[in-house]
Amino acid sequence: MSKALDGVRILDFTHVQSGPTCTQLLAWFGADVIKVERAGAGDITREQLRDIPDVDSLYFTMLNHNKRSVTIDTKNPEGKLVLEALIQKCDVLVENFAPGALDRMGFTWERIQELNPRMIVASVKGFGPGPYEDCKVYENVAQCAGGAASTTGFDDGPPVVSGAQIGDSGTGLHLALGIVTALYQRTLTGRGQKVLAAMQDGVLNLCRVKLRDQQRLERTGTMKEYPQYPNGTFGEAVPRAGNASGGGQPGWILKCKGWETDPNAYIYFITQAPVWAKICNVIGKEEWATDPNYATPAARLPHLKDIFAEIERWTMTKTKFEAMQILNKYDIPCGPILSMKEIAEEPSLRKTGTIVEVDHPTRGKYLTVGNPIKLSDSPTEVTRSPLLGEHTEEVMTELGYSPEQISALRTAGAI
Ligand code: CAO
Repeated sequence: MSKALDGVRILDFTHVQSGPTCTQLLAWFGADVIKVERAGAGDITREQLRDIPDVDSLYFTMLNHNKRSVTIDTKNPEGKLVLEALIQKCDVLVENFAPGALDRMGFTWERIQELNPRMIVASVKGFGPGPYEDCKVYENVAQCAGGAASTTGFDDGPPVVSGAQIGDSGTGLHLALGIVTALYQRTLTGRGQKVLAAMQDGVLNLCRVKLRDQQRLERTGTMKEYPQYPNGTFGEAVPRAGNASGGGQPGWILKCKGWETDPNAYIYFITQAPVWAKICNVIGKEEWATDPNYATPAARLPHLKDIFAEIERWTMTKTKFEAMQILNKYDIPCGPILSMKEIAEEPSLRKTGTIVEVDHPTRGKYLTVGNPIKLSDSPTEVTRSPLLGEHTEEVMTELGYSPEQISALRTAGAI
């Protein structure tokens, strides 16, 4: 069966997490992704957080499936020539080096255009143009600078970063969309272009509702769905809202049976307006369905704390899965707090390919997250990450180098 990006060749100059998540997605959609790594060392994540000595870490293997690996010393003059040959052969160059690194290597936008005017050059950087454009950035810096940390956590605590890698993997997703969009435009113009996804911008895009709330706060001085209402205070900026629901449907995380010993025995419960009467029935507070203090969404807002305390008295008598089953019968929106252990063991996620078991020649079997985006005409088959330089010879041969030339370049330390 064909793949959506069959025939697209990616020169993958990415490392760590943000760039690799982008090129991994493109590989899953069928692109030929050639990862260029530093000769002898490779992507730094190969050796970070290792759980087995001398074996590529899970960090690396889980971000670099379906790619080929080529080692080139791009600071060696002969290595540069190999990179030039690759630039001429590929459709997209993806990189997430520190600002200016590609230019320092001698591969400016102008030079790349000279070599291949159809080339799309896609970059992840920490910040866009502005006071911080020269800064190196990692995940949590982006979460802090993009508005996520200041709006996450509880009102009486410090800013908190999320376990979701919205700075790295989130920006990788943004970049992947930019790349396929540029590929589409190239079919019309015949020209390549630069694609930039700044991590601060990507995080902010995912925090869009908080900029909405900043303006609501400035206009009205309060936000009735926030836990600060009615008894707390609002300052000048959007406060941390704990586990309150982001939209107009009040929700909170509630204890379930077993919470004393299980840190994840909780459920997210949404008091959605259309099913309010059913909620009242389930928790045994039938009178709230008609009581003017509770019957309408507006009337409930000042009582949310008490309402959730009452609902929690009910959820604490059930496991999160029992509660889920009962609530779903009545179309009451809720969700169990799933641990990574429970997710890893969930059969339905294995069935859809969202969790995949992969075999690796030096590591053996391990679990990974497969392609979360499912295309009906372009199925994803997850294959293991490459060993360092595993495909150097193969790719060099495809570029037209003879065995003698390859061996001379090896001796010169260029590959
Ligand atoms: N051969 C020779 N040299 C190579 C090479 C190769 N194949 N591949 C890379 N290099 C060189 C680069 O040319 C650069 O050299 P100079 O500094 O002399 O120009 C150097 O290796 C490494 O570049 P770097 O500065 O990007 O690496 P770092 O580990 O110091 O920084 C990071 C890492 C992530 C902070 C930085 O790359 C960055 O800010 N990237 C942009 C934002 C980003 O993607 N962050 C998310 C990372 S995931 O949390």
